[in-house]
Amino acid sequence: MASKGRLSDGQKSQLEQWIGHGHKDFVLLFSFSKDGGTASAFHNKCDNKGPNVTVIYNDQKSVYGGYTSLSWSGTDGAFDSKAFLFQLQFSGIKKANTFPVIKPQNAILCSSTCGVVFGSSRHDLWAFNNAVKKGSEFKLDGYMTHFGTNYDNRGLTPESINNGSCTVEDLEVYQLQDCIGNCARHVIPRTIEEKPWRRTNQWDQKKLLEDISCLKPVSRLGVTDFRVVLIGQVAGGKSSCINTLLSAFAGRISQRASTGCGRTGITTSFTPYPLKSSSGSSANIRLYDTPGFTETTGLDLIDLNYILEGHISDYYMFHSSVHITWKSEKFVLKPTMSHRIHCGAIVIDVSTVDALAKENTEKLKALKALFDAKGIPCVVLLAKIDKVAPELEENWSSTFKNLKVKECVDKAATAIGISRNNVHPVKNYEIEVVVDEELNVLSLLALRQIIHLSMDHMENVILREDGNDASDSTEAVGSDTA
Ligand SMILES: Nc1nc2c(ncn2[C@@H]2O[C@H](COP(=O)(O)OP(=O)(O)OP(=O)(O)O)[C@@H](O)[C@H]2O)c(=O)[nH]1
Ligand SMILES: [Mg+2]
Repeated sequence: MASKGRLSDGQKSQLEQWIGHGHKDFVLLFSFSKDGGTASAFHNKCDNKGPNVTVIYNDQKSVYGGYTSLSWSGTDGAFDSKAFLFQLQFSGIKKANTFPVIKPQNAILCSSTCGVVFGSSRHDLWAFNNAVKKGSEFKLDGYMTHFGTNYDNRGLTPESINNGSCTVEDLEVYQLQDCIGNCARHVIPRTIEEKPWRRTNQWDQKKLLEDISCLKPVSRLGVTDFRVVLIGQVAGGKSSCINTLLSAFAGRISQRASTGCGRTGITTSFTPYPLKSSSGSSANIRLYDTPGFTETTGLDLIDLNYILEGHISDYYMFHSSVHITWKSEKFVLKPTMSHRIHCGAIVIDVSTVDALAKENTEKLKALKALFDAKGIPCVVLLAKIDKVAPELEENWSSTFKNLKVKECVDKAATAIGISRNNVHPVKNYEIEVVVDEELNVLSLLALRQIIHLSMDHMENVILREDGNDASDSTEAVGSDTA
């Protein structure tokens, strides 16, 4: 039986889903209200208890905290690639946000004089050392000033998590156990089906690379390369998806596109990445990286419209305050099919699919609608699947048997309004230093479909031209607004 605490059943199942590996009992180890707010009481109750979750309930009706798959102890910092911070409620309104660790070597700080501290060296969530009781509440002596240092804050400020308040009604630490009382990290529930939910003819990197390299644009259009644009929210994994494909082709880890986590985004220009095999032969494919967007900043409908129409030259540098216009330098006034985009890929961080389904994603939907309006196909690359299914790290070829991944594919398809066979789960190179064939195959399967869709698009253009006045030729019809 799980010990009682304030955490609701809904909040527990949300945490279970984020942590993965199935059902867990939440055993209350420690709470301010029961044990007081000192570091010694915390270590007394919580040390060496395995995976656990800390939940803070503040006086503004916000609920947030952190998960670590490690035990707390009195000494040393600790490496935990599975740790994350989270937000369950803000000012009384339900939220479902996770902030995954980006510097796992600094995941938690264990020290006998400190209470709960997520992020060592600089602290993302320093909860308390000695929280003083005032009436029925407690005053935290920690801070969140460095939120975003060791954990990806997804552009959110500490104030949007804790209202800038140090006063809390309670702080609880729960140990996570499976139903027979084992430490939760040892539980491997049935999340793998025998029969795949998506059939793939081959799981053969060499054959896929050959297949893709043989595909050529329809010759009548005079186009030499398939042009594919990657768009998506800031830090979704666009540049990493490009690097993973470059790596699969090169046979070594390639990091040509800059990656990382920045509030306003790392990528700033419209940069082409031609795919070349290790022998140097070209695959007739150019992947285009773009700046990420948030609901109010970054790439917007006007930018995307110009990109799709082929008005934007390679290496064009986007500026947040200035829009490109037909008067801008290097604006392609009369783009042809060789300048236009033939397929798009919307890159989504898999751990955001729940939020996508619930929150305001008008911009994402509008951008997708623009592809539809222009008759340009697009797919979703569901990146970072290691976050929802870490067990796949042993065997990426089981991805299409994994039910957690399938659930995310289904949710993303519904949230974006795209068919499920156009949603491709992928895992990018991020911690790895050598290439992995099975991991490459995931991205190559997606790329092959992208190129097939590009070919379909070209066939459609030809059909349309044949039905039109011959004078239309292959010139794209540009427009200034989306
Ligand atoms: N765990 C994990 N992390 C990933 C994966 N793909 C990307 N990342 C990490 O996610 C962060 C953002 O990745 P980027 O590729 O820079 O994302 P982006 O969409 O290009 O970001 P902007 O250019 O800033 O819009 C980086 O820290 C990557 O290392 C993945 O498959 N798994
Ligand atoms: Mg980028």
